[in-house]
Amino acid sequence: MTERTLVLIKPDGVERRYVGDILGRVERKGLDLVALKLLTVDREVAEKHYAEHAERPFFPDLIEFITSGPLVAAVLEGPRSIEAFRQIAGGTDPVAKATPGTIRADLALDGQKNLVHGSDSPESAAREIALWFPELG
Ligand code: RTP
Ligand code: MG
Repeated sequence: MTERTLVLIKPDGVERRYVGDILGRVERKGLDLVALKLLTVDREVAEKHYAEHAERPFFPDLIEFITSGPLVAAVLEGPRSIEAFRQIAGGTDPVAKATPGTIRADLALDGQKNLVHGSDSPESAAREIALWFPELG
């Protein structure tokens, strides 16, 4: 079943010039690009995006990081695209959790500056796509 997912290449990914590498992996996996933009996100959208983590101790730092510079937001489409993107992203902690060959394991070290975000469920994907791409609605 074809579905959509919201992907971010976080500010560390843009700063480290991995946009092409990461989008290349998405294309080689076979996922379709539906929408793509570069922007610096404001605090309000960032806090809504990560609302599920609002009570976590790392939340203020996470918002600081995600608003710190330009990022790439994209909507991907394909069969099981939500799980497929999270598979190529790797686990949250690039060293302890991500499998070799994934974006995070190959290119990151830091548990916060882990290069990418991908929606984790159909409900999150719908909410996040509406938040980042209201023009698609
Ligand atoms: P994401 O939401 O960004 O796709 O990452 P995820 O599902 O793999 O991980 P999640 O638990 O949702 O955490 C969201 C992001 O918060 C940062 N984080 N920092 N300092 C910490 O302990 C910590 N834990 C998480 C990471 O940037 C993580 O991707
Ligand atoms: Mg998450």
